[in-house]
Amino acid sequence: ENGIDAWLRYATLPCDVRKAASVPAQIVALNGTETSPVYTAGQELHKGIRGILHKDLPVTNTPANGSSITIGTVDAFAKTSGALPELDLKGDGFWLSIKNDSVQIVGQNERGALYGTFQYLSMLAQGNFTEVAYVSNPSAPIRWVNQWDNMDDTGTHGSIERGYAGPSIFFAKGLIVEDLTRVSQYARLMASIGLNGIVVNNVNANVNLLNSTNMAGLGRIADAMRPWGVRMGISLNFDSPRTLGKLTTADPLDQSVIDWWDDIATKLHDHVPDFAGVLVKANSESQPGPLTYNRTLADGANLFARAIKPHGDAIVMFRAFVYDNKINQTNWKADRANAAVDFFRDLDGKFDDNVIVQIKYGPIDFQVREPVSPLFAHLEQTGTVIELQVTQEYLGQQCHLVYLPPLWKTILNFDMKVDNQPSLVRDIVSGERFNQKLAGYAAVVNVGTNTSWLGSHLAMSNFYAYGRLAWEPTSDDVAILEDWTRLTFGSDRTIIDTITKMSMESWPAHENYTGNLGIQSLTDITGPHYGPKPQSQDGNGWGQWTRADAKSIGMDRTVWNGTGYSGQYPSEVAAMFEDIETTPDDLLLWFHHVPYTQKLKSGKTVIQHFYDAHYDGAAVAQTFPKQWEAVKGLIDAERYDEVAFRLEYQAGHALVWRDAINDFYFNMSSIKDEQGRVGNHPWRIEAEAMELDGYTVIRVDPFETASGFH
Ligand code: BDP
Repeated sequence: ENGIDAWLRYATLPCDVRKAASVPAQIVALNGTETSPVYTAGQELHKGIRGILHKDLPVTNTPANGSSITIGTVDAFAKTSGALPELDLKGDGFWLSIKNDSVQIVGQNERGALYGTFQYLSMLAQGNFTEVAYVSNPSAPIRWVNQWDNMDDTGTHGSIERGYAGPSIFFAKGLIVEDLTRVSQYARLMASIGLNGIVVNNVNANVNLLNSTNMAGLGRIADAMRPWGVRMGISLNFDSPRTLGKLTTADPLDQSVIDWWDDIATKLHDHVPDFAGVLVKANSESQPGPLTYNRTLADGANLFARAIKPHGDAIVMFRAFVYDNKINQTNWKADRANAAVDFFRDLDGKFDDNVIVQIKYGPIDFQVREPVSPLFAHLEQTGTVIELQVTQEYLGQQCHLVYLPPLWKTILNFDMKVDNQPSLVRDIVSGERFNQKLAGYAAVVNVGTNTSWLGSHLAMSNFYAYGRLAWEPTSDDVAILEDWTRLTFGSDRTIIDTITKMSMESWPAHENYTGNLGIQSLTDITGPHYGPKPQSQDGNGWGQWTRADAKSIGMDRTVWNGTGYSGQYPSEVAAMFEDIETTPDDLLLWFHHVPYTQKLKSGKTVIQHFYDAHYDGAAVAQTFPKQWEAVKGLIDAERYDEVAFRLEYQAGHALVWRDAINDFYFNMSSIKDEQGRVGNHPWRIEAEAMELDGYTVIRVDPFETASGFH
């Protein structure tokens, strides 16, 4: 198996289970139009039941008496199939009723009916034939994917920024690919976990996406995804009126610029009548934006909002990831983490009602641990979307197993206590806390042409879980994982236990060996964000800044003595982070600058904790290849071998991380490891001591990763 069907394999159930199973005799999809999600649902159900149960059920579009699975919207049911119970359905929600030989799948809209169908199929595929009757509604209306695909005109397919599974399935040589099979397969995966929108190109957007050939191509992408209920949007480059339109300005208040965008919006709508919206990264990391013209970010967002407004319900997702990467950090008070609130706090209430602010979960950038972005507490009159990453940019890039839902749930369950009222992040992004109509989730997924979608079979649990959590953020992360495992690899208990144990150990282990106590992923900050390079964190505008020296480490973000960041939280939370005593250890170095000898709540010093945690985390990674051996022979050889290869690599790379970071801080602090391990590797064969024909000794950068430093 090569992973192409992910969790939608519809593997045949064992013979005895199949024999005991009962399903109705036919499928009735109450819409015969091929592009409709209800039609798709009927076809998918037919395919699934054929795979799972070896039954070839007829599919019709006309209501029938007798044993059947009927799929349709509330309206279609009302017209054709008689009375339903009173259903409290919200947008995209569904009712699933399985009773004797009758199954009813009723969507609030067509998309909802498709989601209910996938839910039913997921039960069947897991051998679950219980009778149920319930309503399921999504937590939030916006549940999107972002792809950071580029339109480069070299190579066969476009590259993907921070993508680790091969090049783009959407773009080739600056155009939209001809064969969109993978695109509709991707939409199928999205629909199966309740995701309803996608932005297909990089936030660092290429203006050529808006030329006439590509506009038509966008229409084709939207057509390929529509039967799965997935709506398409795009990222825009703020400077397009100048670079593509040859205007002299991109000033959002200039009439020629307004006209230019109005025209683009009209054309987009012509090609994509159900266009979902635009995503905008402006005035960040050298991208153009309204600030260049002395206009506010709200002026910039509203420019697009007004252009798309006449054409339906499309939205503007304006990213809060606005910061100056040239910020001068020799200024002790400078703090990249302050940027989002500084820029957006006073703009609340100034955005048009079809603008949403998309906020990364933490104030820096997808680190292994960050406090929640305080901006979630400041936008009471503006819809917000939380931005997560399924692609593991800073977290091992799919070469390391890191199951992310525990990280995401830490963020979503955090209570901001706005106005001293309960204010869980998940209730803010559902729209509930501040009564917002538009709110929700976006995740940078970055699938590529690799048949495994993400380059690693195990990494797909993150994609699956993302959809499940966006639908219902209180879902249990282990239960989600078990569903995914059964669907992806089968129901054998050993498989489930093995994958669950490794996955649940993986985030804490990764944090331990890459950067703990809130110091974050000590990776090469100006490069690929992959291997260890702690010294790159300071001395440039991109860094998250450790401010480490011979005696002390950590970023003082207090109000009384530091950058003032902790004061960006509502008062109760601010007070907790302001005080070193009440700051949780796992964020200590995020908020405070302390001596290496500072005692933690565990009684250990900071530096000894560092040493121990790096050893502990790497030791856990060492167990993964061995744990995985338990499933040998229980799953197909192809996926077994591919996963084994990556886990073995991770085990090795965790050692590189451990020694690079520990040696770096030992070298800097000169404080010895109580257990005498750090800087002392008697068992190691030093590379420079080896002799091999045809090889020469080279300088290793960063130097800590070289052996024999001490
Ligand atoms: C960072 C990535 C960079 C993105 C940027 C963004 O390193 O490639 O362009 O975020 O989100 O995480 O805009």
